[in-house]
Amino acid sequence: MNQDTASQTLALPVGVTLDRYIIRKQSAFPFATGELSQLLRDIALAGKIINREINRAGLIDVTGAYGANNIQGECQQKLDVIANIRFIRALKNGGEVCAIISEEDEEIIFTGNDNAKYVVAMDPLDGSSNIDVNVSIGTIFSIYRRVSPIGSRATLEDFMQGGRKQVAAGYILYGSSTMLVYTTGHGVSGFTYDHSLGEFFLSHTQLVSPDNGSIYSCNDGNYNQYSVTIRDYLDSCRQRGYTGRYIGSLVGDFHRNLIKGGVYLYPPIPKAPSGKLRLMYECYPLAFIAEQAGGRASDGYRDILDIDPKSLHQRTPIYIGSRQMVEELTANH
Ligand code: AHM
Ligand code: MG
Repeated sequence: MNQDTASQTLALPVGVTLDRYIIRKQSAFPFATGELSQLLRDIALAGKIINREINRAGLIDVTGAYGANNIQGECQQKLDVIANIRFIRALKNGGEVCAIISEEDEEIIFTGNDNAKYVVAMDPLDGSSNIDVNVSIGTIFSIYRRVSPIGSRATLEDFMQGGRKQVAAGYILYGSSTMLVYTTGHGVSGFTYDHSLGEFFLSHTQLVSPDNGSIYSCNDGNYNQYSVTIRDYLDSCRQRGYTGRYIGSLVGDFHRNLIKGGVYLYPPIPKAPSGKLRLMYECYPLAFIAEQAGGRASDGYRDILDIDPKSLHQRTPIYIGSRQMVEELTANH
């Protein structure tokens, strides 16, 4: 090894930061004005702050129930509330977003930035049942370009555009490492957070969903409430010796299956006849990512992205992950 090479290996490059990556991508689009890039950076900043609070959760008073229910009637955890405040604040202060919908708020949140071009639908902290037990949780987001005139107050129509109109979507997984994964409709990129530098670094240039897999992820306790079609599918998974894996954190389950090949399902059950998961800020964004990675997402009858949105917090059944598995699972609906 000559001296130049030897000294280079002593100080290897640290990699491409999320900021630099976003700027590089932006310059590939001649008319891009930078607002979407700034918005993605605002989301990453909120993610870093939430990551810090989650990491210290046992040491500061942020675990446990907040003492109120959200609009879905579910008990809010303190960290749900904190994450919601952090994201709303980051998006308001960032200035690129005119309105937000959140799993934690019934109504549209107007940021006061009426000149901004974008609206965001988000689940600030998904996987509530895992918050207090140190198991992976996540943030999910979806971004639209508003259809109402710039300068006016945002409207419901800005959100009700349908999944195919998303301009970007992504998630942050607070797991064994913290990752941000997003798409702007040109493939899927993943970034891993380096705590020591406080930066997300490009770690997965082009995430591709394996076309098939052998992991199935569902709440097995609901088995007897599933339709015959779903039970038959799960039985066949067991007969084939597939692996059952279910964290109960959608982002974590989805991410694992995206990397390894698998399918996540939350079918309708009597107590949740339309399924449990929310279309606007859980299913649309993950469906966008799944499709961009070569996977699929269906409600059993049509692609999730083709569902017509009817209300801000509507639910849908979902079957999402490796293309062949989703197709087999939904073939006999
Ligand atoms: P949440 O938004 O209240 O956290 O609920 C969504 C979560 C998903 O992350 C997870 O996949 C699912 O609910 C688990 O539900 P269940 O406990 O019914 O299996
Ligand atoms: Mg959720």
